[in-house]
Amino acid sequence: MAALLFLAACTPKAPTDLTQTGFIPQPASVTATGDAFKVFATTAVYYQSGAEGLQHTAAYLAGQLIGISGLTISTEAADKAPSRGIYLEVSDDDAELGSEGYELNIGKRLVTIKAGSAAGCFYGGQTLLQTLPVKAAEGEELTIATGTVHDFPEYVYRGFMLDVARHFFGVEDVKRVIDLLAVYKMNALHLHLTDDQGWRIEIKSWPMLTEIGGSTEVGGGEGGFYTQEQYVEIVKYAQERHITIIPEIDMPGHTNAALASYAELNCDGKARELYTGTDVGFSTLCTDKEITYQFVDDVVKEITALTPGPWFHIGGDESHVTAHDDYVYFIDRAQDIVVKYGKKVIGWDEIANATPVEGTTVQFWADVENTTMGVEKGASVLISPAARAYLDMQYDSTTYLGLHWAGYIEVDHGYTWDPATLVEGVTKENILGVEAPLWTETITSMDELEYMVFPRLPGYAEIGWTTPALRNWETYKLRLADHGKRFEDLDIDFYRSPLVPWSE
Ligand code: NGO
Repeated sequence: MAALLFLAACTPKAPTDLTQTGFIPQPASVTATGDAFKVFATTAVYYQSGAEGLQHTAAYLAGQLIGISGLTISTEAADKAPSRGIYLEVSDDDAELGSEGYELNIGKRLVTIKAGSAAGCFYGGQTLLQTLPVKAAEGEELTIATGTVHDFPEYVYRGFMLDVARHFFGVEDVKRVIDLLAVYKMNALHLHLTDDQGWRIEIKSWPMLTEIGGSTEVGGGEGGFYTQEQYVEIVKYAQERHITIIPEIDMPGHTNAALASYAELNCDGKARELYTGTDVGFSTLCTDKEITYQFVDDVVKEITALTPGPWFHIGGDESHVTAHDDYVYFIDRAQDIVVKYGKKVIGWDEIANATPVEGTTVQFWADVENTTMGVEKGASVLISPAARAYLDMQYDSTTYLGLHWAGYIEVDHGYTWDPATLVEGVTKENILGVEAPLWTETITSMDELEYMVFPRLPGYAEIGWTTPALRNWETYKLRLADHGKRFEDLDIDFYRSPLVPWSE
């Protein structure tokens, strides 16, 4: 009897109430049916034969389940739902789900994920994975509470930005970032590829950009850059996780690295010195030289050819030494080049001072007037307010990394706001989505990156995915606390905010 009691105490109870799972982002609806599904060595991931992209999604899900359980979970095409296992299916019979929503049905023997697209099945898979530990303990039985999740996102763009210009982050680091974004159903990774301190993407027709411009970084380190092959590798890795890469070439300011690489891009024809400090607003391309537009054309041509996503980001922020008229002239011409290569323009909110072409998105980071002007001129808005969503802002005055020019952003302050009510005159209809940028003036390593990004990132993912009516700090912080164990198991070096009741 004593032995039995002991056993009962040591075996974790199989979860049977799906509504008790701390999902992030919070799904639109979760209902429980009070039973449990067991993952066995014979459990397979089936996918509807012929549905586009589903085989990849099935392979991804099986791979994750293998990583968690150590079991040999196989994948198999099927014409209809099997009697047991996990089944992915694409169907358009539920219009509410849209292109990224899904319905996850967990029964005692069969789990089905039904969605309008492979992306929806991918997100349903992420929800399923959150019902399991990140890594099972030796011999641990894996059970999932039964029930249904019906879910779809609030915004189509749920993004993170990484500044690889101030400090360079290599391909493996970027892949880890992509994996972590995928867990929280984020679907956009904006790469800030160039700035005063570094040019980080190979341009074959202008090789000195990386040879000279890529050779250092803030603080004077060795810098680095992606070859075009490496960039394609990142794009593909992201694509397999339903994440779009948005490349940014920041212009006409924030261009010292280019101006140091090619003398002819300067109005005085003299190459600038490389720069390893952190000032902003001192550089500009020469807007009245024709070679400048040849340069922009070549750069946009080469990068768009490698970028399947619909957007190209032209920067446009803080061009403090470009005269206003020159700035407007430059942005208008840069936009035309982007359109010529078949992409839609995104730029920081200053670009609203030019004439946004159709389909342009202004990225609100600081200036409300620019942003509302953009909307009046027909642009949509990507919401990235520095005071709420900049991941380089310190948590509080004791944070050893980061900046605080836009204030401190504790985890609750980063979470308790609504994009659709933040700027007067900018409503949900105008908003493409939400993006949280990490600028890296003070961030030099993956550990430092993780410390600033976690635990705030899941909050931005939830703001982008979950309707405001279902968002609430008091319940969110409990779900976030549950994810602390997941962060640990994923080896994420996160900030243990005192506002979150982490379990010991
Ligand atoms: C600003 C500036 C960046 C800085 C960042 C630091 C924008 C859009 N331009 O944001 O160059 O790195 O602040 O927080």
